[in-house]
Amino acid sequence: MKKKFLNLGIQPLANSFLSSNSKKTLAKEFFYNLEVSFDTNSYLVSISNPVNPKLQYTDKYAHRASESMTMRSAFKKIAKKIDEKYSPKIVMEIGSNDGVFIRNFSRKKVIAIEPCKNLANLTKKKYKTFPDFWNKKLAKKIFLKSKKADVIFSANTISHIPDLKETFDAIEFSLSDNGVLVIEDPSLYSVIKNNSYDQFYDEHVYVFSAISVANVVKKSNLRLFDAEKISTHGGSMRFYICKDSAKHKNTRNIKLILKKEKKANLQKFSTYLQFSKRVKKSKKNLIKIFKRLKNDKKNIISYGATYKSSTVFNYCKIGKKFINYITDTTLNKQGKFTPGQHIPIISPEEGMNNNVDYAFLGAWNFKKEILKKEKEFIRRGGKFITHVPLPKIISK
Ligand code: JHZ
Repeated sequence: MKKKFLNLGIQPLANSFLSSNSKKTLAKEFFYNLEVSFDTNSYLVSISNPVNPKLQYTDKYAHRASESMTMRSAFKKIAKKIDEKYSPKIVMEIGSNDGVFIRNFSRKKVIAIEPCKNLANLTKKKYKTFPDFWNKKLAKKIFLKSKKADVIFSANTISHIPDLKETFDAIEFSLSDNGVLVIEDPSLYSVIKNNSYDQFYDEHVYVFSAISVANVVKKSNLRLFDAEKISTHGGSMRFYICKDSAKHKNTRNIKLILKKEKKANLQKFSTYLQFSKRVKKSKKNLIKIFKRLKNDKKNIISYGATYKSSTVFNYCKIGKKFINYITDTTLNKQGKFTPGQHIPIISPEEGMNNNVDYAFLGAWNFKKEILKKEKEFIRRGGKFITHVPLPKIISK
């Protein structure tokens, strides 16, 4: 049974950056109610009313996974690890984005799946790319008559797909007998621990725990045999999954992770009710900080036009009254306006100027990389604001 525990209010699609803030454009903006539920049978945490993927993964998709140095090097590392551990002849990626993972493999080994046509166009010249949604029909089209995949990789994508049964059935069909599915997604354990409620937005239909993934893949005759905690996106998990009958033994690691999650009560509804209370408090305290700084006539901007910050700004109703603009390195976000609050987005070169007193860390998951990059801003007294794990001003 699904039980609701969090209401993040009326939200726009987190990736629907607007090309103008004219009345006509704003009138067409799509909104939905963002509520989050816990399933008492599978222990899955999901948004209550997923949006139609066709509205989300269009030919205007903005996110470019290769935009940060942290992610480029993380994908290079996991590609090397996969190559050394499994020596795959065929590697398929579901949600290949701008090719940041597949570019670490030779072209003849790679199959890329990417439903956003603008992104698929970026990789299709070099790699076999299918500009489609992942499902059983596509799996059959690719693998019915050809060799199955030794490794299927998918980062920050499986948690975006509403129909998990169809997704994992299609994966089960596509894997070789001892093939391995490696998926990475934000970790529920970290979200609960860090109060990072901004990991909930329309694209994150699920935020996975190892407990819930083990339950869900079982229904498609798959087995979660290993997992590791990774630091990307503010705390993620990498899950290793194989066919139930494959040779891979369940590792000590997976046993320890499941034990740790149980100890943190991720299988209990009461954990989520407590989390929900902390989220409300976080909202109150973040608004307090913004109000105090604005009363002191400070110039506040935001750093990184992330999807996550769309949840924060629309939930807390932090808009142009508080934030002058947002800086972002992604070219196709610059010149646009954020969904819901319509805050203008400009380049860091233009935006990180001497007038800025405070910058909200919309991309708090890249805090280390950003603080290193913005030494000059900090040296001249500039400060960052964060809401994770608690709303506060970072002075060093
Ligand atoms: P980023 C996206 O979420 C969307 P977002 C998606 N749904 C998902 O699951 C996660 O990623 C994984 C900019 N930036 O990736 C670049 C700077 O401007 O953390 C990006 O626009 N300067 C697929 O959007 C944004 O911040 C910098 O120095 O919540 C980061 O977005 C750096 C490092 C980044 O997540």
